[in-house]
Amino acid sequence: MADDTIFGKILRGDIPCDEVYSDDRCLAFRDIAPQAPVHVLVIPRQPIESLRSAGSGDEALLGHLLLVAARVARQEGLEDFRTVINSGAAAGQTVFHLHVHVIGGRPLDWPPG
Ligand code: D5M
Repeated sequence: MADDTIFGKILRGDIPCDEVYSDDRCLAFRDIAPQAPVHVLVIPRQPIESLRSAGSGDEALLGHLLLVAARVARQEGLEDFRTVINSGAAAGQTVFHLHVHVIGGRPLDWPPG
């Protein structure tokens, strides 16, 4: 099934993004509405809707996304950073193509809202 989300369109090159990393399994680009000086999204090329819909066959890919998140943070000069995966609308997910937020560059409070 075609990935009709905004991230599907970015992956197909239909709309632009501010890319910071790319490989055969994922793409990382700057969030359009940054919540911190560094706010990057790491997304799989494969259209998984959400972490809650990922399966055991996605294990290696999920691990890869987290390693890329850490790599991007390093690339952005961050020693301390936060990774967030919102799963479902009530948890704040607005784009239903799995993505890892990489946020940093300022002190971050806990718990989040
Ligand atoms: O996060 C979805 C995130 O996606 C949110 O922080 C805005 C971002 N977004 C939406 N459209 C774009 C484009 N076109 N480029 C870059 N970033 C974008 P969620 O966890 O689903 O709330």
